[in-house]
Amino acid sequence: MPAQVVDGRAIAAAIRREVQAELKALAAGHRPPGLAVILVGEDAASATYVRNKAKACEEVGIRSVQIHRPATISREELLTVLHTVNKDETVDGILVQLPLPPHIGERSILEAVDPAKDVDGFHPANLGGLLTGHPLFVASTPLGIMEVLDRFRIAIEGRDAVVVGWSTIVGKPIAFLLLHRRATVTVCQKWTRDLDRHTRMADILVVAAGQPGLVKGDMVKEGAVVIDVGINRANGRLVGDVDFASVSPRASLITPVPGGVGPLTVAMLLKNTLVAYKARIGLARQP
Ligand code: L34
Repeated sequence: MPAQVVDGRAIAAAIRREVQAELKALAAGHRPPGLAVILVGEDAASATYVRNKAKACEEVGIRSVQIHRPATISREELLTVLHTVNKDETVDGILVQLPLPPHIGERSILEAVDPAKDVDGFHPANLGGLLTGHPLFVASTPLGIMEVLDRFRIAIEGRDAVVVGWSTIVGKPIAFLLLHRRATVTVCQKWTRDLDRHTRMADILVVAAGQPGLVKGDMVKEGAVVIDVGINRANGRLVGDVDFASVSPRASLITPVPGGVGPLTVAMLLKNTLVAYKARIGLARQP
């Protein structure tokens, strides 16, 4: 039987409605939530993603502050921007869109974000929390993946999960989230020998390698749940890391590209911003 195809846009719309409803209920007597979105340079893909985030914020009632700086900005100047938003009482969440120009040094910038406003979950304090099982914030792409698994009631405990790609944005965090849900997790990367030997074991296969069409049908177990996190631009078209045509007849559930994990990344950012906001206005545990 061909796979059920996840409609990421529809799930994202449902999450937006949930966030919007919760914000409406909170609104009386409170300032609106604020999200600072910092974009450096003119990368076209980053501009698209940031625009999608701003639009989603506006739709649900989050005030988004767009801070756009040229690619020539120095590390010190960018750190000054961060100190300003860290101190700003009307800003609940901060995100620095990646990638940054190489001369800036991503790590120094991500470490300068106040962990309590780190809605991307990239600060070492939040990444460390992921290891112990108690992060304030988890990155929105892995959160979006868990949302798919849960909304489709995919059993995780005791199952074999294979993650292809070990980035700090997706691979590593999703591996830990799955571990905490008691999956047996294998993380593969560029140096893995015989990738297919591992992927064929997967009940749940998450592919975040940034390589178009890396996973083909014969690498996937019959009935597997396949999550495609790749977003590659090939000949003006968006394609994932999974070869949809050959994999979807074997999978039980599959996320498409576009319209799968991407829109969920944006929606989960709103959820994280709501969490940060509630903590700051005193409606939840202080971070
Ligand atoms: N700091 N940097 C930071 N946080 C993030 O969470 C991201 N990411 C990744 C890149 N850099 C980041 C994103 O926002 C990837 N990403 C992202 C966000 C949205 C979409 C894709 C990636 C998205 O909306 N994708 C649409 C298609 C958009 C298009 O037409 O290009 C989709 O349907 O997949």
